Amino acid sequence: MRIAEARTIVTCPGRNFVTLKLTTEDGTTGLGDATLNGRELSVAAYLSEHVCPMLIGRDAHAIEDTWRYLYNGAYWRRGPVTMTAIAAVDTALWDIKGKVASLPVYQLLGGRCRAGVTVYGHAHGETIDEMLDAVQGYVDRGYRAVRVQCGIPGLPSTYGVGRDALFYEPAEGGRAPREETWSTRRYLRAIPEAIAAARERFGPELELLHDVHHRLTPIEAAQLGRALEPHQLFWLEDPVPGELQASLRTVRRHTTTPIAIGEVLNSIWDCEQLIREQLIDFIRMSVVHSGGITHLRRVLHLAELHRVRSGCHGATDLSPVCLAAALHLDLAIPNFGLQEYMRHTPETDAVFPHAYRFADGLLHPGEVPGLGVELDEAAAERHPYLPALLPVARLTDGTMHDW
Ligand code: KDG
Ligand code: MG
Repeated sequence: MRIAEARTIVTCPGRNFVTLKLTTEDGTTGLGDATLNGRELSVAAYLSEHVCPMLIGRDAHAIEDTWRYLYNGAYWRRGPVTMTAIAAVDTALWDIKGKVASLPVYQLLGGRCRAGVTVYGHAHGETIDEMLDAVQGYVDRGYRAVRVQCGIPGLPSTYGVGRDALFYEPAEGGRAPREETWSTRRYLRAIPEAIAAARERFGPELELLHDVHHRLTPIEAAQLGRALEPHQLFWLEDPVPGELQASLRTVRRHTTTPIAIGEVLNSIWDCEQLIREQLIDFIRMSVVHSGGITHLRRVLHLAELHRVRSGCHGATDLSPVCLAAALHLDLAIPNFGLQEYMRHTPETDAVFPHAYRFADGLLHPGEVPGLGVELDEAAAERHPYLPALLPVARLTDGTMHDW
């Protein structure tokens, strides 16, 4: 069964998404998410200029060979643009294989290992009280795990505290990024109090998480992890930038707070030391930024050997196609941990009608053959691309810092 057509579709139903659509000679279609927040057109061009032409005529069933053709065959390896483009092709091929086999993708991956996929939502507020009210909203909706972020006194804006309760969206329109101010000292003073308040109000059963978003040095991260130990976080996310894998040794030496890292990592080589030395507890890589289902599954198999569990990234900039792919994988892997679920806007859900559904704190990918997501192209056309960028961060003296 040969690939007859490969097209990228860029749309902005509330935020930008890039989608690859493959069509085989017999008219079977497959979708792959190719969205790289703030750098969308680089992946769209990589696909349409370099990858799509070489897919025409290839066997749509040869998923592993196509993966190696695009990765090993390209000479220039790894990196977010390349791995996102490969992910889109890989995801679309799994979608096609599922449709041809008349099976949901999770069945092709070995079948279900659990009843559903436990997810966490994002609660945030400018003040601790607002944050606690937001947590209550998630508890009322049935969530069993909630990420908590709150404003830092003295800072005009803070990562994770957004404009809408359910659709937190950090990217903003314009040609240059918005600049935020960061103070590690203020942050380290404020956050333990916020998390203590959440634990006190919601008791021991609710799983609480917190995202540092790559802002600390290893020893600062170690201090924070230790300070949070009494509040029993499910995970502390990205306490340090993940590229210096050995730096996690310092964090680990000083704290037993579980660590999750990986949403900006793209290949097994970016996390191999983190996993092999058990420097993390959860690996956060996503289908869309890590070479697709084929490569993320390889990472998760390595992780399983070392008792590291999954915690796939699932922010709003990962499209419903990526979320569905993650859910099929989450259901089928032995070492599932938790899935992030930041709901999409109604406009996005209308452009990407999907079979997955939320009930009692769990997401279910559904039983539709393939991934169970479609793209309404007419609806997509009504939302043309709008340039938008993630913010940058500076310290109070103006020094650039990690955002
Ligand atoms: O594009 C960047 C976002 O996906 C990121 O800021 C969200 O850190 C994030 C998270 O944990 O969802
Ligand atoms: Mg994060």
